[in-house]
Amino acid sequence: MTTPASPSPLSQDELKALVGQAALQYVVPGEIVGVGTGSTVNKFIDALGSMKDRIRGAVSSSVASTQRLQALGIPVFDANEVESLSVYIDGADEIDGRGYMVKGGGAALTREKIVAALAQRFVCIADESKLVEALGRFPLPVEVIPMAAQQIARRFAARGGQATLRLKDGQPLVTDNGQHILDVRGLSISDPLAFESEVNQWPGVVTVGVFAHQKAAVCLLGTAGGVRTIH
Ligand code: ABF
Repeated sequence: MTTPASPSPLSQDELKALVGQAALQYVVPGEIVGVGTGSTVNKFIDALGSMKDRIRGAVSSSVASTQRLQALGIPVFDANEVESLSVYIDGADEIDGRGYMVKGGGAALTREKIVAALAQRFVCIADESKLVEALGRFPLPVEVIPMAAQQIARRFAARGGQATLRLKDGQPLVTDNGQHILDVRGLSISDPLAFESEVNQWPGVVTVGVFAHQKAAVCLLGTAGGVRTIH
């Protein structure tokens, strides 16, 4: 008798689809949903299409997410058209056990933080590779005004960080907001709240990719054993 083969582990893409689908349970029927950016959020957007007639629409955190939502026939509202959202669904590059995150790998961190600030509840969706003990292994994205980039890079260097300008096709990447991004390696962010508050004050910083003041209330983590919910 052959022993049944153990189920093959889910791929990262399948884990993202798992949590994208699971996030639908947090969508409030009849309301406008806050929508983040990235490949995991794309799975959520695709799943949201299945209930598009039961929501009013979405507020989006990037041109890319807007285009995907509109392609599914989901109305997209400007952030200025809403005073609050019940929920904001978004991915992360890193998340710790307290819901603090590093975000911005998708270059949408500024609008993500703006839309997250409108929401009563931030639900993070991620595959298990994103859960970390301490933030900082992923190079920290910081959106900056171009003329301040080197000055800000020197400030990070004084803290042991190595900042590099993010390039796209050999040129500085330009965000949806017309700014540049520094990716900072070598940081260990032991106090995310204090770190975010400090860096936010540096002249020329538009957004730092630490989401501590706008942390996730819930994290849906895609694991081989299914969706793990972390509060
Ligand atoms: C976005 O999700 C970004 O802030 C973050 O970098 C990205 C993670 O992308 P992915 O889901 O593709 O891993 O919110």
